[in-house]
Amino acid sequence: MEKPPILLLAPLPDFLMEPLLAANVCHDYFRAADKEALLAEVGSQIRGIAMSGGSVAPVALLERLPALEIISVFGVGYDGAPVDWCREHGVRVTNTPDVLTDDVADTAVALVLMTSRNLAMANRFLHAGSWTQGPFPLAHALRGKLAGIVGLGRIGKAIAQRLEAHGMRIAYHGRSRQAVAWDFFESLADMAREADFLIAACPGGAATKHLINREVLEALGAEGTLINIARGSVVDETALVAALQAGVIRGAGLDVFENEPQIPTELMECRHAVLLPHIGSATHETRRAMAGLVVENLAAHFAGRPLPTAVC
Ligand code: 8YV
Repeated sequence: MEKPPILLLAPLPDFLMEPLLAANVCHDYFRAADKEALLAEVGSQIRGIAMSGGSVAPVALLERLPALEIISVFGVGYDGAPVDWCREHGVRVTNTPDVLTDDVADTAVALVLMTSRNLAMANRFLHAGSWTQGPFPLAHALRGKLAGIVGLGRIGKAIAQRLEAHGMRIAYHGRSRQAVAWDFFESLADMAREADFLIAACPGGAATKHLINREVLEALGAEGTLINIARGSVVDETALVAALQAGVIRGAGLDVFENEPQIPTELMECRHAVLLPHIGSATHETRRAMAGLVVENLAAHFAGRPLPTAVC
């Protein structure tokens, strides 16, 4: 079989590029100096796309790929792919679920601990030599506190299980009540009012854009902390900065941002914000497993086999 031509919409790691190059003819749209020229040359032949969770495949681009059959996303979040359009046009979409659940949940727990115990600040305190002048200020315990999970999917559940082991109580908000023992809140603001930690673990995209807004942050209140390992779009970042600056909430632990990797200076300057560079799934083990799924989905599709992890 001739190697299928595919378009790359994001920079991808070598351990993914090697098998992609072995099985496909790869055209690097992301790095192409003249994207128009690339499309004019190969657009009509492109049968597949490989992209990361954070990248976007605009409909305007897909409309110029008449032979497109499949988009394989290197990430569990596929909000960058226009899934409704793909369904209508018979384009398959795949993602990389399950293999990253533990790492992303671990990152959420790390952010809960970093914010509750002020660990990043404590590290800076010691390195600055301040310990010789006195002890580091007391922080806050997790035991008995309420974690309100926004989006109880695979990752949300893994976070809940881990935080229960830390002695926390668990509640959740989502589209519907689930068969779990944790308390369900139909209203996000009501859950935020009760919660000590509000943890975003829901999908990104239009349906959840700015779900966590000024009203929700006010409900979370001065003893509450926001954690986001989902997508930057879920939180109104301007409202969050204002809430952190005014002490409307106690702190925030964020792995994702609205316009990453650009972080607003005002957010960088917030003392009570712990900021990570989108590393939720960033381990050798997990990223290799994710890469395996990207390759397997493309290979299965082009060989006419069922897709291992299809979105549509
Ligand atoms: C990755 C992610 O950062 O899975 C997702 O949705 O956002 C992350 O795991 C990304 O997709 C890897 O490039």
